[in-house]
Order: sequence, then structure tokens, then C-alpha cells
Amino acid sequence: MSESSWTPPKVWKWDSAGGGRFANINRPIAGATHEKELPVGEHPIQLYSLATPNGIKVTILLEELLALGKKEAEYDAWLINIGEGDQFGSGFVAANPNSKIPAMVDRSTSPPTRVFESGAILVYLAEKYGAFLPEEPSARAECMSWLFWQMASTPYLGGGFGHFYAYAPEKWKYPIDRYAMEVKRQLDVLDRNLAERRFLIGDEYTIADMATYPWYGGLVLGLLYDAGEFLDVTSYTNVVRWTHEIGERPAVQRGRRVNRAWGEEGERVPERHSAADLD
Ligand SMILES: N[C@@H](CCC(=O)N[C@@H](CS)C(=O)NCC(=O)O)C(=O)O
Repeated sequence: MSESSWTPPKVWKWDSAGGGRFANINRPIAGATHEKELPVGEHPIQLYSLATPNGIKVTILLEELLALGKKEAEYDAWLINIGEGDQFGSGFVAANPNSKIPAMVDRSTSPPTRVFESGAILVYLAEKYGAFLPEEPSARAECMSWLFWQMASTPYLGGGFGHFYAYAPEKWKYPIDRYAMEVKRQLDVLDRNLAERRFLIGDEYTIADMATYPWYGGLVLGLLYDAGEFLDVTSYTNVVRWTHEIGERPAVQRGRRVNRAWGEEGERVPERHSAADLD
């Protein structure tokens, strides 16, 4: 059916054979599809995730905290295979009613504290361990502003541009044009900021960088949606420079491997229960 010939019905109905990648896990209802408890390891922090850009935001922060010497940030990272529907198990839904990775449970509190949404997890951990989120109010506001900017902007990159450019069953000009324009605008926002600053808020590396790097860093390296040439990503030279600096950090390299169940053998760390799993 062409874009212009379809008239929406009065009431939308779920066509589960709608097509496109992820058609098998997308559905219009929330809640669990099956009973399945989450595993629990020995550390206070239990992470249930996958090494997607949203997932590695959290493992990068946890590895950065450990690199700073915050031993209490030791964690168990369990694999949630979203392609297999693990996010719809009853235990996962109790940790995140939105059924998306990452989800975290802090068992050092009584009762345990669940946290979902990657941005909320970053703030929770940064506050708990006192690092990577400035305390001074102006710097803190700038950090929160960039963090919320990432959380609000990236759905246009992933769910908008990436979906229509790489995953939709056909290439449609209208949505690809619309989201390519928006993503290029977002890259320009970042590029102009990083022309003046080493990191997103200035000289200090914060959770705002950790949230933004996996998405926009991956994009300017040409690793997302095979869209490097199409979006002319190398023209955003300040974003490229920032990406390389962050990518050289050992904790970032460690965090990127956690909950990775694909790629080269040495890069795969499907579960992480101690530093030795990465060494
Ligand atoms: N805003 C959420 C987005 C999380 C998200 O979209 N996670 C994806 C993987 S990157 C997911 O779990 N998808 C599974 C699904 O949609 O069923 C966050 O930042 O935590």
C-alpha cells in the first residue's frame, strides 16, 4: 500500500503482522506475558539490561564509579534478551512496568529500590555514590539540562530516523526526510556546544556525557543504522573529537562490553558479576 492511498479507520486496530524489524515484540498493551522471576546475585546493585546504547549508559557509569574506587558500586548485570521477549516476564515488569531495558534494583535499601528509565538510573547512582553529577546548583542544572535533552531528543533519532531509515519494511521519503532533518539539527546543537566546551557542561565529565555518548558518539562514528554517509556525520567535528576522547576511557571500554551477547568473542560479556568477567 503506498503512503498516500491509505485512509486510517475510525478506530485503530492492532495488525500484528504489521512488519518491520521488532514487529514480533511490539504490541499495544503493557504488562507481563509470562511468569518469570529475575535472578539475583550477591551485590547490592542488580542490573537487568542489554548492551544497546540505552543499556551501556548505565554500565559505563558503574565502571566509571568502580574506576574511581567506589567499591560499593560492585554490581551484577544480567542479560535481558529483548528479541526473545524477556522484558515481558513478570519479574522484569515488576522492576520496570514499561518493559524496556535497562532496569535496576538496589537491594541495599529495605525494601529494595527499583529504578527504571536510563536517565533516572544515572541520577540515582550518581547521587548514591556522589560522583559525576555536580553538587553546585548551576553546574547541576546544566548537567540535568543536557541529560534531559538526551532523553527527550533521542527517540527522534532511534524511534524516528533509525526506524524509518533502517528498519521499516519500505523506504518512505516523508518520515526519512523529517527525522533526518531533526537528527542533523540535534547533531548541530551538540556540535555548537562542544565547539566551546570539552565536555557537555564544560571541563567536567558527567552523567550527561555518559548518556549522550552511546547514541550520538555511535552515530558520528557511523555505527548506527549504517547512516554515516547519509547524515554526513564527519562534518560534526566537535562531536567527533568529544566521541574519541570519551571512547578512550578504560571504564567506557569496559562498560560497552557488559551485557553484550553479539559481536567478536572477546567483546562479549553477556553477564557480569565481578571485575574478573571483563579482565
Ligand atoms: N527511555 C528508555 C528507553 C529504553 C528502551 O527503549 N530500551 C529498548 C532497548 S534500547 C528496549 O528495551 N526495547 C524493548 C521493547 O521495546 O520491547 C530509557 O532510556 O531507559
